[in-house]
Amino acid sequence: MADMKGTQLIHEYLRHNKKFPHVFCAGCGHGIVLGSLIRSIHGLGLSKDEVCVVAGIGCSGRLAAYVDFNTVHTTHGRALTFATGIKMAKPNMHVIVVMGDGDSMAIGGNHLIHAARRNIGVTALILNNNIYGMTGGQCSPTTPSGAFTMTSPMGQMEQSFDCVELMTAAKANYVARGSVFHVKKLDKMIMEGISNPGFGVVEIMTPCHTQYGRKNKFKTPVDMFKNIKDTVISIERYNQLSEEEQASRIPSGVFVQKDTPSLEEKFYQMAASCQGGA
Ligand SMILES: Cc1ncc(C[n+]2csc(CCOP(=O)(O)OP(=O)(O)O)c2C)c(N)n1
Ligand code: SF4
Repeated sequence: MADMKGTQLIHEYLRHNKKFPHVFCAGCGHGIVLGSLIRSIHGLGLSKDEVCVVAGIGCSGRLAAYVDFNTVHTTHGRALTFATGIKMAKPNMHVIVVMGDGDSMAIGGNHLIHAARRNIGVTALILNNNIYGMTGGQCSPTTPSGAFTMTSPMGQMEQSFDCVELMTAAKANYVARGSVFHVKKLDKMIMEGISNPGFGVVEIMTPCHTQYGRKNKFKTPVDMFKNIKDTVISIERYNQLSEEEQASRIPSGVFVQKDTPSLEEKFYQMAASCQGGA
């Protein structure tokens, strides 16, 4: 398996006999994240048994079913609670959580900020397509102000969450933002997120032309990918722009990288000291 590349490599990690054909629309970005996740785990040299992929509900949540690791498809907004239990019981397991923007920041928002605050050693991949894809295109906490959705036919009136700012404020150890267009950078971020101790978050900008694009002048997957290519730019480039230019761009890169001890590390140290009578 060591020198495998491309589709051959991806194929090796899929439950292709049982779980396919997949449910993603043609042109959905979620499949690219699936490929990136597999390449990252392979790149780190982890065995399938050392990895547990936990997913919530949504199109994004289906991803866990397709990969041949330990996997759990949980309830909507609660993937991080399952993941926390798994990591506390099995601290050497690499626990990776896959969530949509709705799953992670709406119904699961409270769990997300507390997982970051606790600094539990799991890696969260947040597939941000700015919409509830699976349930027909309702607006989510990351739908941009003014955007048209099934539940905001005159334009979204609420302000949206910035996942990176939210996770930085909540004290996650690793916070990055990438996109499915910039896939090599994405592979690197996922690898770093998995390797870094404590809570890691990689927000991934990904297109949903079916529910978001067709209501917002991006009718085809190509239109959406072009938009991601033009708007998601490196932090370095972003910092050189005027405030007005920044308003229509999304900075990407690594925003936080710390090695504050994780919750499970502190817990097992405390348990050892109790057993030693200290
Ligand atoms: C408790 C509960 N409430 C609501 C739902 C319905 N529901 C299923 S998926 C979903 C939204 C998914 O959106 P997102 O997390 O952004 O993922 P995407 O489908 O866009 O990948 C909702 C509201 C549910 N399954 N369970
Ligand atoms: S509805 Fe959107 S998020 Fe769901 S599979 Fe289709 S393109 Fe992807």
